[in-house]
Amino acid sequence: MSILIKNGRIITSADDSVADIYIEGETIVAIGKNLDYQAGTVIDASDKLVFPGGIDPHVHLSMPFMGTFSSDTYETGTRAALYGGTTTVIDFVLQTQGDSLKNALADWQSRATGTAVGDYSFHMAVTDFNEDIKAEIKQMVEEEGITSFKTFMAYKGALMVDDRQMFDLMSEVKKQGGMVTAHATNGDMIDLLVAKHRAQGKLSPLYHYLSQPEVTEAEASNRFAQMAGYTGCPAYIVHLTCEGALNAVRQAGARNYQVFAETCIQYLILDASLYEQDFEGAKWVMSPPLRQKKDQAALWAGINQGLLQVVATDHCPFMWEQKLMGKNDFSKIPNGHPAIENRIELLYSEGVDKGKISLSKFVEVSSTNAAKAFGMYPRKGTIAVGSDADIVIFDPNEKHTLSAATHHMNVDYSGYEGWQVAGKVKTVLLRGKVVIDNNQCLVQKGNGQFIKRNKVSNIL
Ligand code: DUC
Ligand code: ZN
Ligand code: ZN
Ligand code: ZN
Repeated sequence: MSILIKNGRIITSADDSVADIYIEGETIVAIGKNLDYQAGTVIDASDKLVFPGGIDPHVHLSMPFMGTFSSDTYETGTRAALYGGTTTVIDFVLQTQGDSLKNALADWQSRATGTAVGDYSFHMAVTDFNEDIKAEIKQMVEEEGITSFKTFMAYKGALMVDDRQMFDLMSEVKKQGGMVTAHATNGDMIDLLVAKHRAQGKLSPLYHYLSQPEVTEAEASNRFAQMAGYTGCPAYIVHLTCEGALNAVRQAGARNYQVFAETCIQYLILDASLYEQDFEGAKWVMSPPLRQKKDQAALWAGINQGLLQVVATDHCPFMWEQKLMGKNDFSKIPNGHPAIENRIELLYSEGVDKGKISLSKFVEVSSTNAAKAFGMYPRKGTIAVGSDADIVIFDPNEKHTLSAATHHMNVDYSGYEGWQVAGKVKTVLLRGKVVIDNNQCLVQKGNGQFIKRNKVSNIL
């Protein structure tokens, strides 16, 4: 099978030029002006942007959480991702405390294998670290191609590791050539504030927000970053939301620690005023919560200053019925919001179209940097000879409106209902196959491949 994409404006993190792309099988074979190949399929990309398939390194599909499961499966979630221009996602395997990493991996593989429509990989979330688990780290890196290890500094009793475990884990992961990532919020402080609010009968979604003030994130981010400095382990803070946490990253960078950070699309464009309405605010109950306008400004600046390398989603959808589990108590609202399908179009619209970030920065933070940080570059994350032909053809002039009535995520509301976006994902290729065209998905479940990742070296 061969495809020739003609006359698109090809944007990578480094280049911007109008040219053709020739693809054979799963791979990009040539890039240049007026390419002369006899291709099975020719796609005219005149007046369109052509950029690498998006990589969302933070999603939760079919995740058991807070007594229920996130509502997108590997099938519905990765398909929705493709509609939105994201060709690869990285999900999180969650170790059950007291059990092995191997068993957790088998559990996640059973949900994803043969089900995913788009490509996927796993981070391993270590929730209970001891000598037995230490031996499994090497195995994950060397044999399974899982080179990043997630930790939770909150959710005590189910997911949280203490500082001793974190410190020990970082030393081991450093030795094995991996990366440690963290949900960096202070779980003890949050648990105390949650308990206080509940005791006072303060039970609406607003108190979810007020139980996780900025200091809880700034403190944990700083603690994690300092441990990264001491152990020398490459570290990555997931879903960074606020100025205080960003300052912790800035300080770590000033000392040349390898501390990377991700924010998510919602923290750039939504703010905490959404919690000031009765139960409706449950749509945006996520952890960490939405922040203030001043934090949005800090995050956009953080992207442009290179302090934040990735814009992900933390896609973790729940049906409205599931959100209602917390109708009378914010602490029982399943945490998470749907965005896997909307990330690229929102980032283009609110970032590039409104002049906050450049096109090359857009490609960096939506694709290239995640591929580099997580050991998939240059197979993924760029348009280059030899790379997987994961390609988005995007019309920067086709305005449309986001809505639950038209999205493909398995969730019955949108966090962005009625939002106008400035451009549209038109055609998507995954490993040389047209998977999305003209608002249709052309592939079935099982099309997605598990991507083994390389060790982390000389990242970013
Ligand atoms: N935060 C969420 O909002 N959902 C899933 C897990 C998390 O940390
Ligand atoms: Zn988290
Ligand atoms: Zn998450
Ligand atoms: Zn759209």
